[in-house]
Amino acid sequence: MTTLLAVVPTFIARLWTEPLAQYAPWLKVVIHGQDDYKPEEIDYALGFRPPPGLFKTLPNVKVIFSLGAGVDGFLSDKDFPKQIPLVRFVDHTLSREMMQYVVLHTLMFHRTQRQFDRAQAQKQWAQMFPPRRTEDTRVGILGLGEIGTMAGEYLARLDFPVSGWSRTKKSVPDIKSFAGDGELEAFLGQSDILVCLLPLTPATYHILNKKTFAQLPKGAYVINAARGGHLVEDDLIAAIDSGHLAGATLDVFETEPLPATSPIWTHPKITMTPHVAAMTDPRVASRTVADAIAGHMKGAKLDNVVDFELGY
Ligand code: NDP
Ligand code: OXD
Repeated sequence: MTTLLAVVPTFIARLWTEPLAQYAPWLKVVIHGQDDYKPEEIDYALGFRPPPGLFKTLPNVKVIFSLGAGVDGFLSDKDFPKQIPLVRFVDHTLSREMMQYVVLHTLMFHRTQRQFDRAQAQKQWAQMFPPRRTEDTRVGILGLGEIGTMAGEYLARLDFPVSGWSRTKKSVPDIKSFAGDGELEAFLGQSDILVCLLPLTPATYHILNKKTFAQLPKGAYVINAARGGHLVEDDLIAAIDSGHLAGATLDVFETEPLPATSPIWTHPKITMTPHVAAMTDPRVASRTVADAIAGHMKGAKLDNVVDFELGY
């Protein structure tokens, strides 16, 4: 029998076992931390932020599936078995939620919604806080992959001038492409709203820092929906408090949950959400994993395999 190890929180294990039973009735599913299993019986595994060292104990595992688009939670495990393919979760519904989050927070800033919220709290009829012209509000997206491209396309449809920065040059209608470290400064210099949708790798760690912020136009806004490790939180707060940046929206943090002592919780110019920009839907992901395992067993090529050299 083919066996899948699911490394998911045990209190929500049912959300995974039920759709997996529906889409892959031929698969035995064992839950890490709940069911007894022998390491050698595991053929496939899935998870999001697995305990370090776990996968190296599975001598017969053939493919490991990430339940997230980002795989930094796997690659931070120094014992991750890099001879085993790691497949990341790429799905329209996940990209769509991320796109919606980016569009929502771009518009919240652009349409000065937080100022109106404050006025409402004081019962003020504040016919003020006009938005900047849309044509003059340039959105720059760090990371022009699955999610960054979709977000950029929707923002371009709303008439924002959109550009994207990636490792390799892109040709996407209505999105100006910048590529590589050599074009980063030019890209930042024309980004009034900077959106981070990069994978977290050694090359992108702490990329949102005081040097980056200094290269943004005065009054720029930052949206980080990628990983907390991209951002130097103290540098962001200093850049906002100095008046250089107008504010930020953060979904992800260096330490999650965000510690109660963090000044981010109460900063008047930071909007924060608790890593919910997009949530993997267990039904969708179960079907994707079931189909990929069925295909792999028949010898089909796997999609969305992580390049361990690049780290994404
Ligand atoms: P992709 O792999 O499709 O895209 C990554 C993009 O980043 C590519 O355009 C890539 O360039 C670019 N990139 C990577 N490294 C560099 C570098 N060193 N310099 C310049 N560009 C670089 O990823 P996704 O769009 O699917 O996901 C992006 C991230 O979003 C995930 O890794 C995850 O961290 C985050 N995420 C967060 C969620 C949340 O709830 N907050 C939910 C889902 C994802 P190139 O195309 O040239 O290779
Ligand atoms: C992801 C996430 O990477 O939810 O998919 O953070």
